[in-house]
Amino acid sequence: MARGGSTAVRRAIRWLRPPPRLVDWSIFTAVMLATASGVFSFLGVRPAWVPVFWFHRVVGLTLIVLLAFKLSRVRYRLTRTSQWQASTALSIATALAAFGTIGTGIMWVFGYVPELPLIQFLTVHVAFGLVLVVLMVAHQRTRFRAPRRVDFDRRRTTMQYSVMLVAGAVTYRLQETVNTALNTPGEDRRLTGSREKKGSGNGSFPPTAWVADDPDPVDQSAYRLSVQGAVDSPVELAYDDIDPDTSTEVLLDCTSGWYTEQEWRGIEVGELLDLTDPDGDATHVRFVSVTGYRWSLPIEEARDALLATHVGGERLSHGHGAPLRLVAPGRRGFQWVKWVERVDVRTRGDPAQWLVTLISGFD
Ligand SMILES: Nc1nc2c(c(=O)[nH]1)N[C@H]1C(S)=C(S)[C@@H](COP(=O)(O)O)O[C@H]1N2
Ligand SMILES: [Mo]
Repeated sequence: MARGGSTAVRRAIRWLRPPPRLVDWSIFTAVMLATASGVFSFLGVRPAWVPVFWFHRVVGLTLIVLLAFKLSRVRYRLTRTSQWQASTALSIATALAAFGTIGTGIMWVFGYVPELPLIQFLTVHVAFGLVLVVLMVAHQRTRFRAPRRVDFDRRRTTMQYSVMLVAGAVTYRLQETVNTALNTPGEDRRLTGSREKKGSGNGSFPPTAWVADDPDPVDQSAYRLSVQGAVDSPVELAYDDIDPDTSTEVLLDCTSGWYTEQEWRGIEVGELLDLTDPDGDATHVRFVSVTGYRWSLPIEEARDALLATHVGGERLSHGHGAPLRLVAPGRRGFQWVKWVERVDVRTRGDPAQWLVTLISGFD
């Protein structure tokens, strides 16, 4: 009886397993989709984007099933050293990167992660994922066979993929239930995956640099904020000319995996723009740090952003961007430019900002 049962399970699994070429193609697609949704999640959270965050998790879990199909097929090529070829090392490295990516993702979800020097654990997951993409593309060049028409059977293929995706979604739900039931450290994650730093003021969350930005403290008496660009009348303000008359509670969510809710006080960007009378064709506002680090927002969004002088009732510390830092509701932390010294009103976006955030701080 037990034997009959396990044979039935085997038969079901065999029925569910797509043909080899389709499995390989699906793994490639799933990794690319997980990467795209992961990178996208770095932009921020809007209500309409919520499904992207679910999707990232479900695709990751579906990938486990696909990898199991794949590894059960190729295990002889990996375990029998007599079968090794030049490309085997690459295959093994790719598999390890996949395990690393999924493993660190699962550890993060449950919150059982080591404290690391220098970087936060979620960054390890991101690094594994990026390495995986590179290795997978290289690996795919050695062996990939595009799926053929015979690999598809309308009913069966549809069923196979529906079952895998539904299984992924159900596993995700179950995992959340387990998290709540066991009250794991990963339970209080936000939609972005970030965990909360509680408290208020400078000391309650870590000063964080995206890559290498680390300027000397800005001398407040010599400090000038310049607002310029596509405007009628550019202005330059000393620190004491800036009237921090707006307070707002906004959530800062860093892509390294933590978030904090703080009371920020400062001057609304809209108020600054009104001083300068922007041109009719102005579309973007760019915030530039003393280090060259910069980010732009569409002008309407920028108007509602804040240039903060205070956090949690305290003057900003140097590490948190004194004298002035951007507070951009709904945007991820790396877009909240610190040590802002220039505001450029512009008639177009700034694609190079992506590169600049990565390299600013390296001399
Ligand atoms: N000029 C500059 N601004 C920056 C950064 C940076 O490296 N340089 N890091 C960003 C990142 S990644 C985050 S998460 C937030 C963190 O703000 P905090 O250091 O006040 O916690 O600042 C952002 N602003
Ligand atoms: Mo960050």
